[in-house]
Amino acid sequence: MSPAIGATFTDDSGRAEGGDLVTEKEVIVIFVLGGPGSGKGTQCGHIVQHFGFTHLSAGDLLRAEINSGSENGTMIQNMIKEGKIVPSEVTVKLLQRAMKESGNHKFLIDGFPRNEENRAAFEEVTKIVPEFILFFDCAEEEMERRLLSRNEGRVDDNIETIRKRFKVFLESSMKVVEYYESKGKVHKVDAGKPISDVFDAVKQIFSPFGEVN
Ligand code: UP5
Ligand code: MG
Repeated sequence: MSPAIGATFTDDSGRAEGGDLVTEKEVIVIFVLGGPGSGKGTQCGHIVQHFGFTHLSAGDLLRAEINSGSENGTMIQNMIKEGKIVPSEVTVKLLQRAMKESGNHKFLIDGFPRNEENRAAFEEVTKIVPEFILFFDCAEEEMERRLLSRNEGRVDDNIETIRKRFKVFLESSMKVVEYYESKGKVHKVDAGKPISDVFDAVKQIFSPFGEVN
């Protein structure tokens, strides 16, 4: 497996500031992409247990930001309700902070980047190039069924917002997948199968990292 580029985190001046916050180890980032309800969060949970990655869901970080009472909270809440993509500046900062605070050097970034602007902003700010992209391919009818029966009280799990999320996914997020496909970096998994079958396929992809549990 080829090494990731961008061994440490850098601050605005471009100086490395990984030092005491992370490790001298190479930072490994895997983007976990797929439509709403394709199972990104579920599978990331399993990958964490088996392969020792830190799971960072961009959506979860944004929801935590709303709950923290941040000045951006209302804007983020409105974007999520409409299924729109929050400005890169906000999301990249949250991801960077969470990476630094984790103390780990291996990350699953779930649900980000969602458009080309997200992708370019992350690379520009962090200088990190993802190791590969794990892409969950799932039919809309199946994703819709899953989201409508999830029952976690998410403001975007209603049919009206779900349709908007699907549209944004197809129009913006698939472009990111296509970009990385053109670079030969996408591992596509059939995510329409039962959870354990999907994880069997995921496990194969992660086997070069070696199981920790
Ligand atoms: N489930 C999972 N796998 C299953 C399987 N194989 N068979 C049967 N059931 C399965 O799974 C969804 C449900 O399906 C669960 O009940 C699960 O048990 C079941 P989950 O693992 O939660 O799927 P996931 O792909 O994570 O779905 P999620 O709804 O989280 O995906 P989204 O991409 O829509 O949501 P996210 O939280 O990433 O983003 C929400 C919003 O935040 C976005 O719409 C956007 O407005 C905003 N956002 C940004 O603006 N920028 C970002 O960078 C990220 C988010
Ligand atoms: Mg999720």
